[in-house]
Amino acid sequence: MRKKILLIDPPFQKFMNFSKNGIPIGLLSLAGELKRKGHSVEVLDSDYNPNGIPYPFMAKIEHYDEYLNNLHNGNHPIWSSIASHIEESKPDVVGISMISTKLRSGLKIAQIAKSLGVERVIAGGPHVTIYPEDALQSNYVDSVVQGEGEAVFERALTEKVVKADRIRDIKYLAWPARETLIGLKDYQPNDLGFVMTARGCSGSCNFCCSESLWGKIVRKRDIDDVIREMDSIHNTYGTNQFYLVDDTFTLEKKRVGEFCKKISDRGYKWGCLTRVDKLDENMLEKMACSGCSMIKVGIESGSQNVLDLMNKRITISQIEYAAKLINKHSIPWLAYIMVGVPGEISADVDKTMELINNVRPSYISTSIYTPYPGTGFSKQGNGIDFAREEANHHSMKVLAGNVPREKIIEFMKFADRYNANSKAAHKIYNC
Ligand code: B12
Ligand code: SF4
Repeated sequence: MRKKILLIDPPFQKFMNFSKNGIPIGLLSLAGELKRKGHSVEVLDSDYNPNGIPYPFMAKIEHYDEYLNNLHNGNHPIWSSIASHIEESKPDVVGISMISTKLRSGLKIAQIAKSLGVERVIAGGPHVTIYPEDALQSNYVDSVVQGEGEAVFERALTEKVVKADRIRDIKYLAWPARETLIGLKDYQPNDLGFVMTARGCSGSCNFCCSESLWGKIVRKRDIDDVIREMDSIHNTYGTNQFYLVDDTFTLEKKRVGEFCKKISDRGYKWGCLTRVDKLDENMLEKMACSGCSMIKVGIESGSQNVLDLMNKRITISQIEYAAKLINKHSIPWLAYIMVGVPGEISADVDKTMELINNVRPSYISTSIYTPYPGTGFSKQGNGIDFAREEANHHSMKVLAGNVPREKIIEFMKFADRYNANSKAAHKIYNC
């Protein structure tokens, strides 16, 4: 039977007025498939905040309590606005996406939806894929979907726990239905340019849950279909800048070559995420010539010992070599750095600062290690399972490593100074 479905990405950054760009590809992909099956679907990204403040990292830490306070303040305008959307759209079903940091916020939306008489509230997304019980123990969630929701969403209308098999061939999925976004006209065209070309990663980094979510086999779409989607986004919304959200876009050299060849005459700018060991000179040359204007890579640490603890499976020389090549081709790049992993010590953090000064990324994006569910570290029993605690990573209350708080703060200040002085940093989007 045809249902009216409202899919919601919960608020988090918006509570602190941090800028938050992009679109929730997962929910829009569900919307595409549900529309194809004849349902009426809308997607509310209640965290979208393109005009928020692009805070430096230290400020993010300092503002974290605002999130906690607002989370518990039922009168906050963000909650009222979500309630108004539910009242206006009168959905039969509300589906909520929950990454770990948004679990509590997502559960609050479930409560609001139920108080407004919504018949069925379904939770999905990375956190409940791994810990379905965290959503099911709420009185306001009727069912959960573990894994990819596209093929199984309708089962959750009657079943309590739905375990999705991995979709074997993602090329048959409908494109993410950007047209279902509530407030679409307020979206910046380039935010609509988030595109996913493949699901999964061949890496097994101990702080990452990619393998638990997507499995070991990387499933890819055809490049022609990806480019058709990009053209359609460009023609519909005027988007000229795209961001490929795949875990590791450059896994397969031939496929990247095909993408670069076919995209190059469009004049689009594009960016991607990858690993330093999945880049080479020939590939970077093709990427640069075809409009690649941003590469985001996890270099994580300047200490080989820490890289090994992380099971990052890269060496410092590989980082140095990749950085040299990217800089040679003048492609702006962002380096993800993580501090505080189990086993790391202060001297390792010094090595990281030294490495950054040597390899000169255009921008650094830092994370304080957090034992997210489904990761190698969390399976080894390292650290508290933070998502079940009130605090999370930004609060700096949950540190599993041996790096003292002062050293973490020193590093965050270093990162803020580095970015402030970087000429290219202002060009970086969605970091
Ligand atoms: C793009 C991205 C971001 C963007 C988000 C942009 C946006 N507008 O949404 C930005 C840069 C802001 C970001 C930030 C962070 N991210 Co992020 N991000 C991603 C990334 C690379 C892609 C997300 C995506 O589009 N996926 C594609 C879709 C198809 O997958 P999906 O969203 O999971 O949806 C599918 C299923 O989960 C399910 N599903 C999802 N929702 C629902 C809802 C219902 C009702 C149902 C039935 C099913 C369902 O069906 C969907 C379709 O198959 C993922 C990695 C990845 N490959 O997914 C990490 C990922 C989501 N991020 C992650 C993390 C840790 C973070 C940060 C905490 C990092 C940090 N240290 O600050 C912050 C969180 C900030 C916050 N609280 O808001 C983790 C989440 C882990 C976890 N346990 O929750 C991931 C999985 C990376 C990883 N492998 O570790 N991120
Ligand atoms: S951190 Fe990146 S490279 Fe490592 S497993 Fe996760 S997605 Fe793959």
